[in-house]
Amino acid sequence: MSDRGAGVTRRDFVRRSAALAGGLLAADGGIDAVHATEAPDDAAVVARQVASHLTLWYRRPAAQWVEALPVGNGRLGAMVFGGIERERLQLNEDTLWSGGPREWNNPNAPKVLAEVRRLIAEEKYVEADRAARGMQGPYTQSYLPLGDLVLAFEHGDLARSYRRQLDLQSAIADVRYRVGNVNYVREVFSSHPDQVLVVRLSADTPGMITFTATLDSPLRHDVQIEGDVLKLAGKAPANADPSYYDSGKPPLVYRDDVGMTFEAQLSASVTGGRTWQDRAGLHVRGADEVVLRLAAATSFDGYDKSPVREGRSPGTIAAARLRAASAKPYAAMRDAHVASHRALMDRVSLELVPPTPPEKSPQDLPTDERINTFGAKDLALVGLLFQYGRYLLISSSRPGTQPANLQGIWNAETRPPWSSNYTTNINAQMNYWPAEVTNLAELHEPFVDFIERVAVNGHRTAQVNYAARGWVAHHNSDIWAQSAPVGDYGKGDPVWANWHGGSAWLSQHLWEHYAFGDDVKYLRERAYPVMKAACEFYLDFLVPNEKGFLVTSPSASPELRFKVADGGTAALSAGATMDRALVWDLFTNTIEASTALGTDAAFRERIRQARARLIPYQIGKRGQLQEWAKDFEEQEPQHRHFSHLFGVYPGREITRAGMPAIFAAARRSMELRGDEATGWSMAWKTNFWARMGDGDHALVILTNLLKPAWSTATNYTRGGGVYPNLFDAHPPFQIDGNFGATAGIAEMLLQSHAGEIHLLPALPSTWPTGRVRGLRARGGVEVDIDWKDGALQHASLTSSQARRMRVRVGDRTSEHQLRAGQPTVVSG
Ligand code: FUC
Repeated sequence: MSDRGAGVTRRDFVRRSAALAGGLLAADGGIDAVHATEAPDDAAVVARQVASHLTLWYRRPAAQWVEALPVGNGRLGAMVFGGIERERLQLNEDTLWSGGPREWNNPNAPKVLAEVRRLIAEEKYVEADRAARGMQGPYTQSYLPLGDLVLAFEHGDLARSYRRQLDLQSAIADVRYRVGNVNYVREVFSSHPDQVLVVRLSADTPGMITFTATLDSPLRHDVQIEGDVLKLAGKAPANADPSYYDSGKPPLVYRDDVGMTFEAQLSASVTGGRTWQDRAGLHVRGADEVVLRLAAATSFDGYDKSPVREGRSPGTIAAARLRAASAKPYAAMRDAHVASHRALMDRVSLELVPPTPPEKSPQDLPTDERINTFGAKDLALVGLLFQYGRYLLISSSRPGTQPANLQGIWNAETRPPWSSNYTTNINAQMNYWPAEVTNLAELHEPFVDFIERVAVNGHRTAQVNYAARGWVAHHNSDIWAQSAPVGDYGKGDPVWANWHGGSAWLSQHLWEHYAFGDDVKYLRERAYPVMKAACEFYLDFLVPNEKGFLVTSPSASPELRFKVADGGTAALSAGATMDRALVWDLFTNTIEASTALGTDAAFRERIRQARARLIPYQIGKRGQLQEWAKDFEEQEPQHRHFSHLFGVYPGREITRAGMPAIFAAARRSMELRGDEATGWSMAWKTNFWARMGDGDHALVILTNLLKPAWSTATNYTRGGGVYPNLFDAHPPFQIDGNFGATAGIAEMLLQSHAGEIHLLPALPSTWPTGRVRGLRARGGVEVDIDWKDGALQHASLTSSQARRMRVRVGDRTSEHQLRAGQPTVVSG
């Protein structure tokens, strides 16, 4: 894809941020106009009073979306801006997407496939690319914003002792400030137990809370009052084109017969003062305390059902949730929310102790200043970034919700970057890399559910597009579980649109959920049938090359083109290394699954034989692991994707002990790729260097990742960094970089992919002392590790079942008999 950046320079960005913070410009389309008037001494006192080490905090309201703080219950999300005179809560609901189920398979594709294969065999790669466009279908649909809840206060926008924060441990965002002699506190959370967004407004002087609450949406909508409830009823477009695609037609199309409906309902419980509603909003005058509850729902009732003809009633669902939550006092809702969040959040703790204690605690500085001043040198900030990924997963992926999309659940745009959909050539999977190892396994479930749905649709795509059995998935999907190649029937670049490795890569998640959790019933009933069907596709799709090795054809290495003889470039050839790596992973996991289940011996033997015939890894002329079957030259040697290294991470085929020469070639490949990249690419590189056992190099990448991001304009070549709210920057914001960074930090401390538990496999020299509690290794083992002066002090392993386990520390290994539920201590 080409660079679609808006051309904002660093100077513009800094100037704009400064102007916004100073109240000179209306921020974010005029939502918050702010005066920065904090008294530094006061602010520092407040900071010390309320700071926990798992807190993001700021001295001024958010001027831009990437400064606002995210809350979510897996489904219902809000970005909290913390404005003084005008608070904006930007709202999302995770089922609110454009479109509906539709036909995306292409009956011409098998004919085209034969032609593409012929052209590739004749080494006519450019022609093969051109022909392959004939296999494409429509683009996916987009994840959409629900709207805004705006609170307009009447106390002006000059405040002292301003502070807003997000406490990752309680999952409560709060805003505190003083106007005159009155101290105001606002608390916001999205409750999983009660399925509502809750805002509590309080002041230390009675009768001082006066505001009007309004609901608005960038989608078609109507606002009404019913009794004491403010309602926003809306309709989603039938189609939303991707942000990078201009068809020449209107990009957003509304139709009566396609497109879901949605509804948000708001009520207020008020102590003291006066309340009334009219079309202008919900008004509160002179109250002591106010609790706002907001419920939201859509008509979505499944990936294969029309949300118009077979949809649910969003108004009825929202009303029921609001009614139930309104019966519960604030303190009870808050307690239930905190307990539900902490039950997940508290499973893991990480402390990295700085070699020399800093003179001033970095925690006394606001988070944006810590990012600007210290970055990854601030070890507590590294810890905060680690836990932020866990916080974001808890907030965007609970059992029963949609899986976290490209932005989790947080998106303000009707044409968000890359449709804020699921990109399965890295991004969607990366969201779930931390799930198992950081002890949030049940949050993996929405992704497992999603994979099952894509497998159903992908079965049709395999039949129609490839005349093959099993199931196939391509690089983009959405809430409708799109499985075919995108590109609006020929306009997509095959370097991404025609990549077909989705079913193999997604199946890895089905296996890993079992590998970590040991749940045989899940493996038998859910994971294995889908993995087996993914194998069936490849058994039909693989073809022998001229040397008799099995390869995929066509085959793309996402999203990098290679140079062809006449000076041009092409995307498709036969047997790109990534496909080999993916198929090896799928076949190996399926062999192990069928062995564990004691089933399908004949099928197991077939895939074992096919695996033995896969094209081997090859080392190219620069000592690198070849990215394609031929030693082509890359169009962009430092490209952000490095899919051919899948077998190092997240795969498990390429290990130092198992394949030393290929392991060394993979390292060489990464050296040639360099350290600069986009956000998610840096997160992947962190994991890669951790698997290389090179903690110092992993930290170099992490340091690049934790620098301030200075733009939200799309950049494909140089980027990374984090925004003031610690959201990772591609740029623009993509949540995969956050999740991948969390997984990477875990991978530096614990690995278990090579049949043993490896403690501290990639500890950087500047992290000499620390402790981590509650990480998880494959085999259902919880691991606590304490280290000092760069060496293991002791670790404690607690297995859910009795098992023998080899444990590695550096070059030393030891065998342990773990007893179910009882910690085994390993000393350094
Ligand atoms: C892939 C990547 C891009 C971006 C997009 C969502 O296409 O190559 O960098 O992350 O997904």
